[in-house]
Amino acid sequence: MTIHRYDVLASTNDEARRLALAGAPHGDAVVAARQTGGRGRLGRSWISPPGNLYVSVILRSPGSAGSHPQVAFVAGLAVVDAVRPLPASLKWPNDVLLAGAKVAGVLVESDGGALVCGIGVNVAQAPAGLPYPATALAAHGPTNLEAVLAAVLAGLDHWWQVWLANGFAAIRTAWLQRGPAPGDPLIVTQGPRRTAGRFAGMDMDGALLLQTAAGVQRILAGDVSGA
Ligand code: BT5
Repeated sequence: MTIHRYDVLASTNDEARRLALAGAPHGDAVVAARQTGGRGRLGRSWISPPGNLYVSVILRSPGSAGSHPQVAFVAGLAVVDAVRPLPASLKWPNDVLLAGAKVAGVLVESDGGALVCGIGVNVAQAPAGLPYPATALAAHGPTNLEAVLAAVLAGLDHWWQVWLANGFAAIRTAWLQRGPAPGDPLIVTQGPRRTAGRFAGMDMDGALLLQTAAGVQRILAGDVSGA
């Protein structure tokens, strides 16, 4: 496993995809000290100043190409483990929270048979002026970028092995232990549509289950905030 390091990249996911297409093996990682075009889901941007972690890992397994939604949950578990003993939690589908504020995000993309698992962790600093609260590990105690990188890679390896050996059922169980409590009030935003309800679990496809006045809704894509 090689860690490819750069001072600056547009997006570590793009560089990892380039390396994957050129045949880089499972586990190779791309790290940049900062990104100029870091991205989230749906074309959103990921603000990427120096001092934080921006890493993309190439993941290969037979049949993994169609499974990137599941791998995003695998990566979320890796980050929660990596920041221990800080009590991070998971927000559906791909956020890691500390004290209710976003500390990390995951963007899994697939291309040419490999998956690229991009992880951004606010280590030194969190951006201000976002529509919801963000935080950094440094606001919660002493921290070290290299140690966080090593722990994220170890956590990803661990949960990838769990996923390969035991399937999504094991990932789902672990995710639910670190996710919202049953009955927590949530608001789901899907484009212009906002739906209020209570957390009712996650199904075997990774869909969010939202208890609403009209019954349980199955949410496959959207943004979630606390009510
Ligand atoms: C994500 O998207 O949370 C996935 C972020 C993945 C970033 C990593 S960094 C390494 C790799 N290379 C990349 O180019 N990307 C990956 P999403 O759920 O769509 O959240 C995006 C939203 O989070 C933005 O619209 C902002 O509101 C907010 N945001 C942007 N930068 C942030 C930051 N540094 N910390 C917390 N929130 C942020």
